[in-house]
Amino acid sequence: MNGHCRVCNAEISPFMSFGRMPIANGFLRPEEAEGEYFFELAPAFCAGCGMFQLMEQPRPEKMFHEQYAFFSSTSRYMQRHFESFAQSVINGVLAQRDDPFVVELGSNDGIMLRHFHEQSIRHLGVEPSANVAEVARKQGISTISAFFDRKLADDITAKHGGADAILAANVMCHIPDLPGVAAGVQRLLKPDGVFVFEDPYLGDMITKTSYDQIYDEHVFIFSATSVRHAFAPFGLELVDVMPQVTHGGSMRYVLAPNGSRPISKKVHEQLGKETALGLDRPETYLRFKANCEKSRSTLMQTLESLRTRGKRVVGYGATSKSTTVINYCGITPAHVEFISDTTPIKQGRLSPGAHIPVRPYDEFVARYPDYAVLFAWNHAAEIREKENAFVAAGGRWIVYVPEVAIVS
Ligand code: DWN
Ligand code: ZN
Repeated sequence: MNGHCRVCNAEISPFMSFGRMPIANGFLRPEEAEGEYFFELAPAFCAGCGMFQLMEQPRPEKMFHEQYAFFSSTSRYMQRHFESFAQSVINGVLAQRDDPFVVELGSNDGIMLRHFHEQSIRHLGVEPSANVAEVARKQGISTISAFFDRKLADDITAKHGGADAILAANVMCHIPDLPGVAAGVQRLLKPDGVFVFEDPYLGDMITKTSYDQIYDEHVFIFSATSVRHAFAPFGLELVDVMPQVTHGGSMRYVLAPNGSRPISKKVHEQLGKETALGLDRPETYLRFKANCEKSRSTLMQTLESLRTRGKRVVGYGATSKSTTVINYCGITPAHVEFISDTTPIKQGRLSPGAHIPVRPYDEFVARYPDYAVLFAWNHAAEIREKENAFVAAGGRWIVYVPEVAIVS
């Protein structure tokens, strides 16, 4: 399975395959279980431009539509995170600007834009998943349901003028036509504007073996090196980087038109760290593959042993990430009785591929299991803080990042 880099067109080939995978957020109604769509989840690393990417990605319409199952505002911690992201933009680049205009790509249910709306700052969300966009619109947050590209960038500029800031959080890594989006950003951004985005960080994924960041929606896992290369042809340079704790380790990237802003020394430091970590070397990815296989066998030994001992195990958080873990490792309803999730649209449905039932959170509390697999491990601090009663009742967490372990 050879192909070409989505960014620089160099020849690439996958360094591993996670096997046949369903749509990560494709939670099924029981009657939809037959005829489920699968594709091969195989990542590759481009030695030409440093971009970590999927060889094959399902069509966007299969993943983002009017039944999209992920609502950003389900986590209180994430609500606070986006409030502080918005505030840093308001106090930073927007300070002292006359009637500034902010555009957010993939604005979901308005978790970040609401703060601009509350302060009467001109804003526009671009969110292709119509159902989540509707939640934002109901709160008065200006949102259009569309995929962002050159054409849309020109339409927005014609209607509203250039953007002082373009923002995106956990969105850029979802868009296969990265050059198309970069061209759109270049057209929409004012000469003194900034493009700020954040996504799960390749360095964290490699060091923590958090391979569950790899699923259909995440067509790229970025690093400072690959971001710098990807935007250079569009006259945008990387001027700052800021590591984030969210989603198990993310990076915020600040880009600006060439020469319009000084380049922070943090950018050079980060590029140096990436070389030291070996992110530019093929052997790093072969080691990552071996670590994924080791994690899989340890997790399955743990679950098999609990099953043999008749222990009740449930999953906590029907995350997109869990679709990779469940299907790659071969976890079945015999290992995990159900997955508890607070998102109404996921409840009563079956998990993609393995068809483990997803149930409301109340069912977790009503009869605590012996063990809970923390599929939402990136929200561990928030979840473990509120689940003291589960542990007090003798319950134990099964975690698998950075290592498989049973913890209380
Ligand atoms: O990039 C993406 C990130 C930002 O969000 C998207 N491609 C899709 C999604 O990924 P995910 O599904 O892996 O995200 P989360 O935030 O890890 O999902 C957490 C899930 O767990 C949600 O379904 C809500 C649920 N949850 C819960 O049941 N109880 C979450 C918390 C915090 C809880 O206490
Ligand atoms: Zn490339």
